[in-house]
Amino acid sequence: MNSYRITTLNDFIIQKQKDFSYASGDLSSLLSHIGTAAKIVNKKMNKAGLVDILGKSGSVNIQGETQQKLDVFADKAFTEALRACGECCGIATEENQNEIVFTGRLEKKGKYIVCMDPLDGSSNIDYNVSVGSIFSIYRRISPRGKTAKIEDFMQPGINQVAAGYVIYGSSTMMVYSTGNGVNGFTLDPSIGEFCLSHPNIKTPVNGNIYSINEGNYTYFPLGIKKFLKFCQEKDEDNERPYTSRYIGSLVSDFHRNLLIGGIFLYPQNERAPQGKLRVVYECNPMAFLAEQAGGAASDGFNRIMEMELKALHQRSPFYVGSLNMVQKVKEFLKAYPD
Ligand code: P6P
Repeated sequence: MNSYRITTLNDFIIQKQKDFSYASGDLSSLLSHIGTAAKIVNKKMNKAGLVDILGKSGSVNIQGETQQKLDVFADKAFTEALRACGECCGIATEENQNEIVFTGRLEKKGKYIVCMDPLDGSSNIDYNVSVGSIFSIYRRISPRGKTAKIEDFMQPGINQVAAGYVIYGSSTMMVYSTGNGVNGFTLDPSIGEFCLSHPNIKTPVNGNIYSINEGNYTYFPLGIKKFLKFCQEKDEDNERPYTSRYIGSLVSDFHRNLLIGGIFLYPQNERAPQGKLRVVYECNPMAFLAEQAGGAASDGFNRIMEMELKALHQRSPFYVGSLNMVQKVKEFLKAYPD
């Protein structure tokens, strides 16, 4: 009889903690609390369509609550989970203009800060397109016992101690890394646990998928236009090795490319002259995961995780995925400067 050995997220976190003699369990606790918040958001997500329909008939939804937009709900769920865990002294999210510093005596002792996009792609929810939550964890720079400072949240991506995402799709998964490889966990609703389903994810160095919103083609840098033509033309074997896949939800496009290879591109354009995606809670965590899985992430010229931050919601052009595909984009941008 095959023994169906389940490794839950908490089992795995504790196992991995034992691999590090210096690990005190603080980061483990933080990751577990993120997992719990993800389950809370997932539960709400599953009712979104129903709640949304009923909610539209008035201000009261089926639970008798004032209906909240899901991204606001997710922001509160993650913020409260991180405040409760006691290891986090502050959080910066897409939903809040400024960082949120926790002022409780216990929280101020927290060793970590977290940057999050609580619900990326939330505009897709009403159309049942998968969306995600993205998180990035740093050790604080400011002294423990004091309130966190803005410089805690403005560290380069290379300082990340962990990063990950939750994808609310055909199944709900949590994918994260603490700097020793990338592992994926699928939520088993029957037991309410994230279970290890994708151990040691490695992204192929070559892929055949490019993910980009070609509606912005007119405004792309010349090097990106040249890269797209390279992807769309036949090669010396008279083959067209590439295909376009674009969901319009970063976590979904990234997750597919991470598993089977490919590149996600979001160049600057006339509506987003610095690019659309935010460095702190979109580009850096995805870059951390991509590099941990053997891929790469760039602003088109430099490693995105080395980017100096000047603003909390700073944006950047973003190219992430299979190592050789990101390198190819950089070559085209260098060869065809605007
Ligand atoms: P566009 C969602 O709004 C998001 O931030 C990412 O999840 C996604 O990759 C991107 O924007 C899509 O942007 O301009 O193609 O709709």
